[in-house]
Amino acid sequence: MEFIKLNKAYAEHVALIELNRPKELNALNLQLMGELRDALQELDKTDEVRVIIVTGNERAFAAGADIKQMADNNAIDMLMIDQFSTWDQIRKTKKPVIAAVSGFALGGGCELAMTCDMIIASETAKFGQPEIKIGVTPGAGGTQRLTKAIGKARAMEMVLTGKFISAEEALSFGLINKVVPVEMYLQEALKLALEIASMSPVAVQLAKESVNRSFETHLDEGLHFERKNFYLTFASEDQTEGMNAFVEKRKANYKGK
Ligand code: DAK
Repeated sequence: MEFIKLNKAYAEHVALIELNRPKELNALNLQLMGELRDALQELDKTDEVRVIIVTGNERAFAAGADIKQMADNNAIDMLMIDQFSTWDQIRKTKKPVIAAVSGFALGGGCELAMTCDMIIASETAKFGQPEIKIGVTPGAGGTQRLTKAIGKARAMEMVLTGKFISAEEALSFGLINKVVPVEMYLQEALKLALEIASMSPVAVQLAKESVNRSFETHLDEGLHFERKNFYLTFASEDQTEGMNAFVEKRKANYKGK
């Protein structure tokens, strides 16, 4: 892996993926996205890993897709490269993914953070969809996920002007989970990851799937889907363990079975 660093055992049951093109502010070229997809797919299959953190560095989470790589493409080049299949595979990661964001999260970088399940940001984080300034529109979910997260008026302003919002604004708009001082953002993401990793991996996976379904369906269908997953948790040993532990006033020891 050239453009990401993967640590499968960053902490107990927690893996860390670092985007690693610092000179280019982690611009998301095709190779980086392919490596990210491969790492997430591998972690999804690694039993020991229950939660994944994706991060950049203090200056940039990612400043967008690699403009230099895309600049000379025409529409057919873009179609044949089919980046969407890579992004779709990333979106389908079953385990929870937390984005730990500092500095720039722009264009594809903001879309990547929004593709993750939760976002912990440093005070220096800046979120934006500046594609309009280079003559294109967001292409990896920005118009959809941003609008669902922060509402039409704010999303429209960001997408049509390309202006950035601060971490504090992103928090107040409901885009992210928490803002902390820059020296703590990774630590804070780890704290959240460890809390989730202590739950039943079976229930966590099903719950993630059910929450995501709310973006894709109407309420009736979403509720139906949620019910099926709820019943399914009763087929797990973790459900018995979790409920027995509560009754016996002890900490549950989940096995992911
Ligand atoms: N691509 C390529 N290189 C980039 C880059 C990017 N997005 N962002 C920064 N860099 C490079 C700069 O060119 C510079 O390289 P050198 O000139 O040193 O060789 C280096 O990183 C440092 O950047 P700056 O010198 O510009 O640093 P500043 O602090 O002055 O400015 C900045 C930081 C983030 C404000 C500025 O770099 C900037 O405006 N960057 C571009 C931001 C942007 O427009 N992002 C949106 C890109 S379009 C799709 C999926 C996703 C997408 C599309 C399709 N499919 C699935 C089909 C996404 C599209 C986008 O993200």
